[in-house]
This record gives sequence, structure tokens and C-alpha cells, in this order.
Amino acid sequence: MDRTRDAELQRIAELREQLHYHNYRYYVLDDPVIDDSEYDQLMQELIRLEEKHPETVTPDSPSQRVGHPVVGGFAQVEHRIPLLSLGNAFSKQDLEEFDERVRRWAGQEVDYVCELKFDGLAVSLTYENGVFVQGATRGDGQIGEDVTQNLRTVRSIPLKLADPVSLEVRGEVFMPKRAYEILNQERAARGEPLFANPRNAAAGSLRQLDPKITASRWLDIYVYSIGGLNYDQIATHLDCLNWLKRLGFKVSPYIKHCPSIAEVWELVEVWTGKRDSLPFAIDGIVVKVNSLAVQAQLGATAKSPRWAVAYKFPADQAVARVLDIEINVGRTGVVTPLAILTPTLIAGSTVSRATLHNEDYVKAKDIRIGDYVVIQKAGDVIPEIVRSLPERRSGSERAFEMPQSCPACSHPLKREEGEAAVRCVNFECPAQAYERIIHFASRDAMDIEGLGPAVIKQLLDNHLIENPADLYQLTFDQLINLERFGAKSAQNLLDAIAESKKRPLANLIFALGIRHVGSEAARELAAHFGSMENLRAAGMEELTAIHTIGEKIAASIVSYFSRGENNRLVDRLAALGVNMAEHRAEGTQPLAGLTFVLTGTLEQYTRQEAESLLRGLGAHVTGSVSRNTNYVVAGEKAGSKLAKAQQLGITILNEQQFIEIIRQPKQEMEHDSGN
Ligand code: 3BA
Repeated sequence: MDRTRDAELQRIAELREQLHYHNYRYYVLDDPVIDDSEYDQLMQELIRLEEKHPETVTPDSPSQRVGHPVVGGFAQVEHRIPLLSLGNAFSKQDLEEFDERVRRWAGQEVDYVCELKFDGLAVSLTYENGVFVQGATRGDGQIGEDVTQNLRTVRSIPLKLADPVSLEVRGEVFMPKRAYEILNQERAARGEPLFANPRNAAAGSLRQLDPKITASRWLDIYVYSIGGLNYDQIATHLDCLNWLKRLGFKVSPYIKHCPSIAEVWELVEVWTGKRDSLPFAIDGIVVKVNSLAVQAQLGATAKSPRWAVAYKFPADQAVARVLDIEINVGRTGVVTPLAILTPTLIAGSTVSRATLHNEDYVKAKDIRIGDYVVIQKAGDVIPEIVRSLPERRSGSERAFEMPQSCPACSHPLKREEGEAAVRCVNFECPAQAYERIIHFASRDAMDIEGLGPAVIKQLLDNHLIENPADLYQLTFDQLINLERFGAKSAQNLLDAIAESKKRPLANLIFALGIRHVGSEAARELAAHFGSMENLRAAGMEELTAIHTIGEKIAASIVSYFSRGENNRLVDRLAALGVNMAEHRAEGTQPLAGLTFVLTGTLEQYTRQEAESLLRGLGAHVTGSVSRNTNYVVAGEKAGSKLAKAQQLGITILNEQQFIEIIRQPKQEMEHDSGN
């Protein structure tokens, strides 16, 4: 055969191996064993040989970091397993309460692992057989953006792992402080707008359509979790981090094992004092239960795992002046005082209003119109007033009085027994209607393009609408007569409204604005009940049977559907053709509401095939066995999960039984809770 060709292919393989290794030494371990010029030489040699043998070039070659620009924006990626968010703790007491809850639910003592909370953006990295195939932003946790090409340019993200495993890892991409400063200096010199903080700079860099630009930015990553960790041999979060390290990922060296919450607090105090000395920005400490079995036992709410919490460092503070106190009427009628402040720069953005929550809050903090006040902002949290500064009063300040009647409809305001909130209970109150319709039309609800607050106000002021259902009866002639509307914009709005009739049931449930029902809960409700009629008929028991629906949400739903005006609204929406049901591929989802866990290997299906078959039938598939698991499918070599399932008395299916279920799902599988 061709001896030079063979030798060259051999050399290509060798160079790739070496370059992977040196890349790892340099970017992951920060401990290079050769200098830059030697590295460049190896890379040049590889590039020359690959040009000669282009058929050998695969995306995991070290020469393939920078690809071509993305055309037409980033594709959406649905996360196979959602990226949850973290609950917050702001004090020692919050941490102690977290610890108490954890130990109570676990029924035993637990140990924790603490990590720095990097102030970047969460991403998900998918590997197949050890090769990096997809990278996505967290997005809303369910759906993110496909930024694979940009993540490939981050040198500390391995293109190829030490073992040919398939897994999805999660981590935080960030820009080191030094890189951020240099970038902003360059931007200032070119007269370009500056990034407000390293996190925005990292996010902006990752959202470039041209990966060349991302490659020119100095981004880094720390990896901290595995999506749907499913390896029976890993028992703790520390094991998981060590395994990630062995695979070649960059794992934070600032990890501390804490046997109790007291050590966690000591660590928090240490880092509060020296966080500025780190080369990257952190905004807190993440505390995680170490044992994966206990993690599984605790599970998660709709939003966040119960086994982890983010302690946030005290917020940035600044002084502002209260120019006025306005009254805001919310969508549920709650009337809140709102401080109008002198525009003040804090934590990288300018703030000009802060909520005062309720009358008691204003009284307790003795905040008067004209006062100087200390304001603070933590992370993305809305700014709040910490305290007033009475020593700076001139005597012209005025105390705030809560009005007796609604500023929008003059209805007398009501304060419920034991509640701090004051409400306008007039369902027809225009201020509430306005907020309800804004919510109804918003992105995560009915997503009606072109129907923002200004247009809604115009429609209300002209008495064309009073509630969301009226939107669907608007006519071209009505719109064309409004100021700032032309034939084109009128038709566009009507089209957008008509289009919204097709939104999924989950969006409609969220759009109704039922108190405490956020978009995640709405999704759960839609998946579980399948139609508005079923949801409307559900009682407390049926509602709270859903894993992520608690008493508070359930009570609010029942109360919502006990009111005539709400039922009339829903009936009218239905009559006007708004979609009221979950559309399913084959008409039904026989496994809806059931949670499955897969363990061990099946003969006829890969883990992924089995999962997607189950999901296609409406089942939830999770990575760990808990009391909420309905079925465990156990293949060959099933390990600790099988044992756990037996212990909890959960129904265990072998491969044959699994196949029967997916081929001919029983019309009514029992919704037993597993014990
Ligand atoms: N650990 C952020 N979430 C984190 C896996 C859990 C988690 C984080 C974390 C949920 C950090 C929420 C977004 C997300 C993966 C969901 C960290 C950090 N752990 N060290 C417990 O450093 N910022 N963020 N990411 N799943």
C-alpha cells in the first residue's frame, strides 16, 4: 500500500493525541508542559497534514475549534432533562432553615459539598461516545439555544473525552475579570458600548453568530453536574465531580466537603472576605447535598431541587432619594406602593423605582416622600429599599398614606384578616383588567405579537375591550379608527390575535393568570389533565397528587374556578375558538402522569431509545428512584436503583414487560404512588 500515506495518517493520529493532551494541560489544568511555540508547531503540522488528507478531518480534531457562522440565528434546543434553577439563601438563618428542611425530609444527618457560585451563564454540553456534539444555553431551563459552534471555541471545553461515554454535563461559562477589563478597554477605544459586568460580556460573547468573534473572547468554564445522572456506581456529588475531572472536564478546584451546615457557614464567611481576590466574579456559594441517594429522595419542586441552595453574598448598596410614592394595582388586585427614586447606578444598572410591598413595610421602615434611602440589589432581584436615612431629613418630607379607595376605579380597598396586602376586589377594575390582559398577551402566555402595554391601554381607553376574550372579537374597522393604526398594522394585530388561538394548553392555563400558577406549573397541569375541562373539574386531591403541585397552587386553582366570572371567561374563550386541549400525536398519552426510571442495560433498546419511547407516550422519565417513581424498568446489570426500588416497593418491569407497555400501553395504568 501507500507507505507515505499510512505514515502520514499515523502522524495525524499522534498529533491529535498530543494536541488534546497539551490543550488539556494548558486550558483545563492551567499547567502546560510545553511552551506556546511548540504547541503552535504541532498545530501547524496537523493543519498541513489535514489539508493533504481532508477526508480524515472530524469535528473532534483539535484543529476544528472555530467553525462557520450560523445562518439565520440560533436553533432552539429542548433540554432532554430540564436545567432547574437554584433556591436562594441570604443569611445564616436561611442556610440553617435549608439544613433543617433537608434533614427533616431525609430523615437522617447529611453532609454537604460547597462550590463557588460563578457569575456566568449555565450551559449544557452533550457528548456522544466521548465526542462533543452539542452545546446549548440554559434558556428558560426547558428550551435553550444551540450555541455548539461557539462553545467549541472555549478551549477548556474538551472536544473529546478520556472515555467514549455518552452524557450531558452542565456548567457555568464565564469571562475572567482580567479578560473583561481588557475587552471593555478595547471597546471604549473603538467607541463601542461597554458591557455592564463580566456576566453580560460572557453572555454577549456566546450569542455571536460568528464563532470567530467568540473565539477571540477569553471564555472559560467550570463543569458541575450531569444531566440525569444515571450511573449506578456513582454515589455522591464528590464522586460525580471526580469522574468529570477524570473524563477531562475543567472542574472547580474550590470545592469543599462540609460535614454540617456549621462548616458551610464558616466557608461562606471566608469567601465573603476574599471573593474580590479571585480572578473571576462569583456571587455566592452553592451548597449541595453530597449523597445522590438523599438528593433523589428529596427531589425537586417545579423550579428547583430541594437538595441544593445558593447562598448569595450581600447585595451592592447605594443611596437614592424618594421623589414620590405611587400606587400600583396588580393583576390580582393587590395594591402596592412603589417608590419613585432619583436614577441611581447600582450593581451595573440604573434604578429608578423600587417596590415598597405594602403599607406595613413603609411604616416599619419609616420611609417618607423626600427621604434619602439606602437601596440594594442582589443579582437579578428587583431593587429594594433597605432603610431610610432620617438623619438626612430637612423637615419637608411627607409621610405616606395608603389610599382608602382604588386609584383606578375608586372601589373601596380591602385588607383581608392576617394579610399585609390591600386589594381592590372589583373584578372589573380597569387597572386589573389592564394588567391581566398584558399578562394574557405576554411571551410565555398567548404570545400575541404587537399587543404590548401601550396598545392594550389604547384598546381599554377606547372601550373596545374589557377582558382577554374581547380581543378575539375585535374587528378591522374598530382598529383602523384608532390613532397610530393603519390598514397594515390593524391586519397584523388581528392576524396575531387569531394565531394565538392555537397556542398549547399550557400557555392558555398560564395566560389566565391564576394566582401562584407560573408557566412551569401550567405545563405540568396541561400535561397531566390534557384539557381545560379536566383541569376545571379537578379537586384538591387530584391536583395535589401531581408531584410538583403543592397545597397553595391547588387551592388557588380551585378558588379560581369557583368564581362565575372566571368560568364565563373560559367559556367565552372556548366558544371563540381558543384551543382548550393538549394536542397529542396519537390522540392519547396513555402514560401521562406516570414517572419511569430506567436502570441497567436493555437488550433491544439503548437507554436513549427507551427514554424517548416512554416520553412519546407521555411518561416522565427521571434519573433517580424516589417515592414518586411509578415504575422502574430494570435491564441487565441493574444496580443500586433496582435495590432502592425494591426497598420502596415500586413496581419493577423487566424488558419483556417494558416492551408490552410501549407496544400496547394499557388504557388505564394505575396512578399509584409506588408505596
Ligand atoms: N452549581 C450553578 N444549578 C449549580 C445542579 C444544580 C445547580 C446551578 C448551579 C441545579 C454556579 C442553575 C442552572 C442549572 C444545571 C441547572 C454551581 C453553579 N448547580 N456551582 C444544583 O457556579 N453558578 N445553576 N445548571 N442545572
